[in-house]
Amino acid sequence: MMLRFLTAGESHGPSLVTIVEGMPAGIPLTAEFINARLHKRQGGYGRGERMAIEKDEAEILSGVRGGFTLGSPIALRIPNRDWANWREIMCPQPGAKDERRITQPRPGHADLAGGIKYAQGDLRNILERASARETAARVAAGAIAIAFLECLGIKLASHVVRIGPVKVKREISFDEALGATASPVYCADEEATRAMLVAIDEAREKGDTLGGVFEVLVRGLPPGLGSHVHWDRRLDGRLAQALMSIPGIKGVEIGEGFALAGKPGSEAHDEIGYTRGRGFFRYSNRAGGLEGGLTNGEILIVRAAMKPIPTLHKPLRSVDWITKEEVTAAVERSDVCAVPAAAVVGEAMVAWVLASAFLEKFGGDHLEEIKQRVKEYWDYVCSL
Ligand code: EPS
Repeated sequence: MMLRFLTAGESHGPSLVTIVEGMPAGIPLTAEFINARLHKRQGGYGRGERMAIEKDEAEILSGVRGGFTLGSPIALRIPNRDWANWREIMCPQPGAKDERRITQPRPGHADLAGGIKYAQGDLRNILERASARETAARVAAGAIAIAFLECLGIKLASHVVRIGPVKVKREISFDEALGATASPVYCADEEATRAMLVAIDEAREKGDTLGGVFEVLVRGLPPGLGSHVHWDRRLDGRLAQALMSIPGIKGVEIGEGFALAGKPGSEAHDEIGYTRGRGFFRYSNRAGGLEGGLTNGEILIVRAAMKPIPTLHKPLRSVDWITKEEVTAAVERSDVCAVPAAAVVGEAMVAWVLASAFLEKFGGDHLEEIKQRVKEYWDYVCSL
């Protein structure tokens, strides 16, 4: 694996950290660029009180000098402001205050299975790391991948297409998706945005939560990223894994995904065309830019379905982890809906997988070297 990142950090610990290994030298990168994405992840209508406490900002500890990556490991730290309120409870030294214990596992969260596996008396020891707070570190790592991809002429956009019962009923173009940031729920359709806001308010009033679906689109990819030759080199499989690993994601679709299962072959595939200059193209893009595990040169389209947040203010039935009595699940401060934030995380994860695929195909240690190789490949593709 040429490109990898690890994250560390508890939700109420001192900070989140990430180490990014394998990024080439010469990529323009600033903390402001990373922070713009961190701020976007914090946004979206339906977030909880924690987001009013935090102002996520990445401190670059290594791997960048004078605004350019060095090719060495890039270490980033995102302090948790809320740590100030948890110092004694989350203290790493012996004698941490035994307060805010959780023994009433929430259905849908890692609480119970994690408690069983790691043999923890206090389920907070699971919750702290299972929390989607970790995704801030992923967005920071993904921002570096986005900076790299932008240098290669690749543009990503993410937008929300469903929240609870409200769906976007029309197709959204790439340029419209780019503008979705202006919507409070990062949805490119105005009518759907309004209905989504109402749905979130209604869920909040009922003490309930909502899930939804987001889409990530990528423009400018050459054909031939990924490979058909092995299960673990198929790019569709790698994208699905990366998206599935985001907390709360229960389904991933590529192109028309599940809808393709109900169509005859004659209406499911994308017919091939050719004109001199443009080269090979498709008359449609139901495959979402991926065929046989490889990009085919069309816009990449991936969607992920997020289940509703498990922390409910009208909690579901549960069983006390210690006493085994029937109880209602623990109520933690939480979001009503985090689908807009998940879209930002999804974009980061997709960027990460694509940056890896670029490095595997083209190699190289400095951006200019890689740009040259990508250009030569495009010259070849356009000459066909
Ligand atoms: C999150 C921070 C968390 C949660 C949320 C995501 O903060 P706190 O637990 O202190 O309120 O708001 O996590 C979840 C909803 C979850 O189920 O894990 C963040 O920074 O995104």
